[in-house]
Amino acid sequence: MTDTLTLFVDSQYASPYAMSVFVALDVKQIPFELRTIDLGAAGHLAPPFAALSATRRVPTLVHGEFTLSESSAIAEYIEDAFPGPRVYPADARAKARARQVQAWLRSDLMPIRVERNTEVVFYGKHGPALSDAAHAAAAKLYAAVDALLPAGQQNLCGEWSIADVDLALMLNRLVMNGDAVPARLAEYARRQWQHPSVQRWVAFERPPLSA
Ligand SMILES: N[C@@H](CCC(=O)N[C@@H](CS)C(=O)NCC(=O)O)C(=O)O
Repeated sequence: MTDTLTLFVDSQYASPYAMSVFVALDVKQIPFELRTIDLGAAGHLAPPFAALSATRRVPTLVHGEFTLSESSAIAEYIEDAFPGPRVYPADARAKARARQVQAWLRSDLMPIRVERNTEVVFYGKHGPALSDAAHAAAAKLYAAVDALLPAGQQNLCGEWSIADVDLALMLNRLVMNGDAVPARLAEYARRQWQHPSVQRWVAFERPPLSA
């Protein structure tokens, strides 16, 4: 395919969903233009982005005439439409597992997402002690990862996949805040964070947080 590719992300580079798509494109070594939308200034609700993105959310990918949002749908499209290193496992069950974890992280664990938002991860902010609801969500997260990541295994699905990036982000909300995370899971999150494509996202210069 020769159509140009543009990825719209938030101007703070703090969206975990935008990061996931950025990493997928970077791993595939696909040239693309990165454009930022200032969500704080409602840039996603104004033209030209609002006219482009049906759901008015980042990340949004534009590939020629085709526009797509929802990060895991974009990652799957990238995998299917482009050659290069895989971002999902080839094995059907391993791939389904990666998709399961991505869908779960996007639909559950809300107290962690609220009380440990990504400013913890990308701006070094720290939050107050977790509420009971967030403690319960963290316990659920740890139990799930403990069950899904066999001891001694480096990646969720055996080989690296984009689900590792999403899972490491969720764990790092807690790890980077200094919350008590089981050592094996904290070590997994720290190791996954060193992935070169993740580090390229982390290194983006961010505007200061508004007061
Ligand atoms: N499920 C979506 C979530 C995307 C999302 O929540 N994007 C936020 C930024 S992190 C956004 O665009 N917020 C503006 C809005 O929803 O109006 C995905 O995986 O892409």
